[in-house]
Amino acid sequence: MKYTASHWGAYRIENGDIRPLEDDPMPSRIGRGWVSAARDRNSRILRPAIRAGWLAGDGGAKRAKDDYVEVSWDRAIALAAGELDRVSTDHGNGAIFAGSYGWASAGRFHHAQSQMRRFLNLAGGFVSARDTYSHAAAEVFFPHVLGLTNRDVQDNVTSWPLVAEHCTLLVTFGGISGRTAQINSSGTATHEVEHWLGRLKARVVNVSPQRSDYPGADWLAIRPNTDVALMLALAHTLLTEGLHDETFLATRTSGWPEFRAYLDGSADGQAKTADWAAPVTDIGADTIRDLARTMAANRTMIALPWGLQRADHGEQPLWAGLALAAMLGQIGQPGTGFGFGYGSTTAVGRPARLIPWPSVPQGRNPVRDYIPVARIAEMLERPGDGYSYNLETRTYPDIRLIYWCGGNPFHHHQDLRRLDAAWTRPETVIVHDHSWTATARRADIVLPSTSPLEREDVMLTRRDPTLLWMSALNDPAGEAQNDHDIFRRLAAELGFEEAFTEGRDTEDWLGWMWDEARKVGEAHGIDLPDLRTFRATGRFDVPRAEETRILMQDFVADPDAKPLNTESGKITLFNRAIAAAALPDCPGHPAWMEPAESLLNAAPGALHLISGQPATRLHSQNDRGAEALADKIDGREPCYLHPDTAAARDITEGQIVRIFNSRGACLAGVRLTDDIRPDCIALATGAWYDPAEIDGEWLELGGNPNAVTLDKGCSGLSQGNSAHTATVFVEPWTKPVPPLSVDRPPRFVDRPA
Ligand SMILES: Nc1nc2c(c(=O)[nH]1)N[C@H]1C(S)=C(S)[C@@H](COP(=O)(O)OP(=O)(O)OC[C@H]3O[C@@H](n4cnc5c(=O)[nH]c(N)nc54)[C@H](O)[C@@H]3O)O[C@H]1N2
Ligand SMILES: Nc1nc2c(c(=O)[nH]1)N[C@H]1C(S)=C(S)[C@@H](COP(=O)(O)OP(=O)(O)OC[C@H]3O[C@@H](n4cnc5c(=O)[nH]c(N)nc54)[C@H](O)[C@@H]3O)O[C@H]1N2
Ligand SMILES: [Mo]
Repeated sequence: MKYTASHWGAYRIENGDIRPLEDDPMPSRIGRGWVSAARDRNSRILRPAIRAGWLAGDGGAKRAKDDYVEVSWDRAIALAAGELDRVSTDHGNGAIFAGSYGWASAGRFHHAQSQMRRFLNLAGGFVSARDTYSHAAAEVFFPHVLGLTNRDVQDNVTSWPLVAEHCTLLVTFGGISGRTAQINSSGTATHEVEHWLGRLKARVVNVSPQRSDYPGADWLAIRPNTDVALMLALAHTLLTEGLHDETFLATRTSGWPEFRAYLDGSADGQAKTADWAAPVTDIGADTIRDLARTMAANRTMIALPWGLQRADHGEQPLWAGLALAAMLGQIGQPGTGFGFGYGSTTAVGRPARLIPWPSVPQGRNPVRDYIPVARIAEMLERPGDGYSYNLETRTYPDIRLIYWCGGNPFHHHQDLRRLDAAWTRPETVIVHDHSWTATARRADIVLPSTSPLEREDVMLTRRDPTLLWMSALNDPAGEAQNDHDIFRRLAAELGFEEAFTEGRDTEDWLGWMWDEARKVGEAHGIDLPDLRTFRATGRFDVPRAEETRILMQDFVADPDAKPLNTESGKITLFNRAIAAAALPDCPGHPAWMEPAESLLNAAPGALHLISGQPATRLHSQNDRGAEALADKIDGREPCYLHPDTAAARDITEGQIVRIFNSRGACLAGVRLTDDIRPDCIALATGAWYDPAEIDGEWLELGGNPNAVTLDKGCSGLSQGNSAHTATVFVEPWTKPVPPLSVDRPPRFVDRPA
């Protein structure tokens, strides 16, 4: 049997097409757009291409809107290697930025960033990026407050079977959704979150601006970005009614007195009562008090999806949620306490063994410098300026060359118009991609990669018990090459091919990875077949041993013997190090702060923009495929509006609207739903970024929310992105709907003008 795999699932290859695995109970709809996207000749990069203005020495000014000259691979490799060499010689490798954030493809060997880092580390190194767009606030915050990395938390989130069995009240701030559970980074053979939700005995309360974040639950339609105020009011009610667990707080936390002083108002003159929170959150004070009592009376799990911290002050919902769970005293017990990321991907809470399978060895980066991943625009704008991150003061590097392989910053970053301007500053941008993404269209040297459907690889991920040999479905489009081969040629040009390949070709590397995997298997009592057998059968399933976990179980059971790796050995409700940093936007305990942009301080008519993950694709991947295209309205991304909101603006179902604020504007098609608060608008991420000037005004044509989102760090602590913090206006679009430019390749010319 032949298989292939992606972040959205695993497939059998049959009759020139792919079919979901028979044992996947809930195959992802995203796969239905994969093959058509990979075969779309209008969006695939078919040959190496060089930006015409760059060849003419324009210094980057025309980067967003230029023609391209197609060249031979030899020429492209010589130009790219020449630029790496020039910048490294003249400015040092600290002038090369290759954070290269992004999801690329699922196979272990052809993982784009692994290949890129291995190559660039040997080439003298690069400025890297820390943390993710997914959960940067958590990545920086958890080590201080829990002494756990975000990865520890993700690995040990209390397992679904225990939640299903023991939890009687699940309160989720932002829902748990089959939409996002379509995904697992590096692949998944099955999708089972819906299965677990079906087995829950608990009453579920969905605290969210969208009912659709948990269909069928009791819906508390909270005003976006005010969850912290609600959590504090719940905590305050527990405190004043004596429903909190003093023993847990005294023995498993530090800083309860400081946090209590903030809660009861003795610290700042404002008690965080339900009456205080009601007008902030738009949830009635009685409802808040009732919920607090119900939480205390139940076996309660407090669940936050990752998205909740992708907002201004994104550390605070994590901290306030933990504090609330600590007051309930049910952390470390089966099925209750605190959870982070249920449903955000399908593997969070999965009761499977985690096996550390091998990956491509990346070597060591000789350059120590890095930025927090979402500070890219600011880095390009302000070389040499200082910024704070994780209790340090750091300095932005002066970047001359950007290298991107396996990500799409003109998908993932906020306020893309700002990034577009900053992106003109470096001397050279080199991008590998298989498709003419907005980032490829803003590169000087564009190198066409194969799609994962065009090569052999292995699906080998610690969060999934199935291992697959991935076979090719298609021949490479045009002259596309594997990233590994592109880097091998660059290494040859720069004189270190042998160090890069260690004498192995791709076939040898795949064999090497499987040998390493067999060693790991042996160490874990798993007998993997030899390579020939694995290739022939295509699939190996690690015997399913249900392995359930309980977050912080050992610590809670015996805090003295198993202290947390924090400043007090306990959960820090007040953190001395964070407090000492005196950051204006991240005090030493959970705190309510009005977000930079919010319905609480917006002009009349403003709506809060929710730009979550798209149902039809993975980020910007497969946007040109059948499944995403079929969901569009007149070629534009659908946005979701409450019928009353639409009626007040003379907007009707199916109409094209303009969504705008001071930063930018985009078009979208309208769907009406009463599953959303009337003061909100939902527009998923991932429509290919397509800015234009229409009648002298800047307008993004495809419906990309990052045309209007806010590019601001959560706080001086994590500097994570604040994607879920933005307000916008919406109005009917009455002019003709302009044609898109992303549905065809850029213009090719023979030579620069
Ligand atoms: N407004 C808003 N913005 C957001 C978010 C949000 O919630 N709201 N969410 C954020 C989050 S959580 C994330 S993770 C990011 C995601 O941002 P990204 O991970 O950057 O998005 P992708 O579209 O997955 O980009 C992957 C790129 O890799 C390319 N690719 C795939 N396979 C290969 C390969 O084999 N080789 C090469 N060279 N390239 C390949 C794809 O064509 C694509 O261009 O977006 C963030 N942006
Ligand atoms: N189909 C699909 N699935 C995906 C992805 C994809 O691109 N497509 N991307 C994957 C990736 S990289 C990631 S990181 C995860 C992200 O997974 P999540 O972070 O869980 O997903 P989001 O859609 O960003 O946000 C979840 C929900 O939070 C709610 N929300 C937003 N703001 C607030 C608020 O202020 N308060 C409350 N209470 N709720 C709020 C929104 O209504 C939204 O539906 O998804 C993964 N899964
Ligand atoms: Mo993410």
